[in-house]
Amino acid sequence: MRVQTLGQFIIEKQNDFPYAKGELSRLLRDIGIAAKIVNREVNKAGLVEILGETGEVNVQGEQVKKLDIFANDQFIAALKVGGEVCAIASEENEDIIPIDNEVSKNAKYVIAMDPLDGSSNIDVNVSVGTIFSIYRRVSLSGPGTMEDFMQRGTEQVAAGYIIYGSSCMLVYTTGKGVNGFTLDPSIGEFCLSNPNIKTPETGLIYSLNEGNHLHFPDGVKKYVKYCQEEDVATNRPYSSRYIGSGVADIHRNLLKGGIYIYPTTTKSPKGKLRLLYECNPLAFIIEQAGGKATDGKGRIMEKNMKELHQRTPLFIGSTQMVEKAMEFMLKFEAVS
Ligand code: P6P
Repeated sequence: MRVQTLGQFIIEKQNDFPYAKGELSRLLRDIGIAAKIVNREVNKAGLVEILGETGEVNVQGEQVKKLDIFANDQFIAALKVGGEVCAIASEENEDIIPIDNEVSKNAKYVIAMDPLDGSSNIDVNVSVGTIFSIYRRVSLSGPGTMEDFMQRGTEQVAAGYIIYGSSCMLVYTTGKGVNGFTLDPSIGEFCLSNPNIKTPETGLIYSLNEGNHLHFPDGVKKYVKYCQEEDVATNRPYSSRYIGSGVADIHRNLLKGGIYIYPTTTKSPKGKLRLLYECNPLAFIIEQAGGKATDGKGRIMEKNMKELHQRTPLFIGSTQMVEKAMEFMLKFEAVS
């Protein structure tokens, strides 16, 4: 099979967008470059003094890992010099990062990212990931503003993730399907490995942190019980798989079929995952692959953005599994 690099693929697909002048192509390439640099450090994490915690706590109240900061810095630096975005929002930064340099003065896009999702796993050699979401700016000129990030997920022009695991993969969509690229370290290029990814209508895997069971909504408790029942006709019981890195769990389910749920819990009464730079981009990808992403009631990508780091419950994966979970949520909805 002809090896097609990310760069070649982006240029080829650019023709899908008649008015594209290459800005989005360059932006996706900038992301690919930063991903290679982060992957190199993630792979070395066990060898050099980049493990462990910085002693700081981020805006989410989570221990900041040195690799979180490294990944954040790499993506911000690549995006600033790339000149294609007028502002960045990051899980690691409380406020947006407006970009006001010469190369970015005509930038058409803004980007939101979780630079290193699941980083609590980095010290134990478990896959982690970067998630990104790209919007066309709505502010008129100059550095981007908060309003550029208050758009619904349906307005995304592109979204993707990089998974730093047994291999480094970049998976993204621009609204015309989902394609996966695997980094070939021997040539330092992301090469097309999973063209036109479609997620199975249903699956045999459910992913959620069952340690929170006591505090789940009744609908989630009932759905988990449904997954665990013996029923040959529907291939139950399903298997429980939960890595603790959403990107890794959701990537596995994307390829094999399955459902990932992070519902409300007492510790996270609005859910834990963030709408802007985790749920919306993952929802865009899963929908483009034929799956579904909701907050248990409504479509993730139609939720209104109210604040930069707002959280939401997330039910994402194979359509039939998400719809079944939603049936239980509706049936056992707490009488408020
Ligand atoms: P818990 C990582 O912090 C993350 O945002 C997701 O990637 C992951 O699935 C989830 O949180 C893990 O959270 O509460 O189960 O440890």
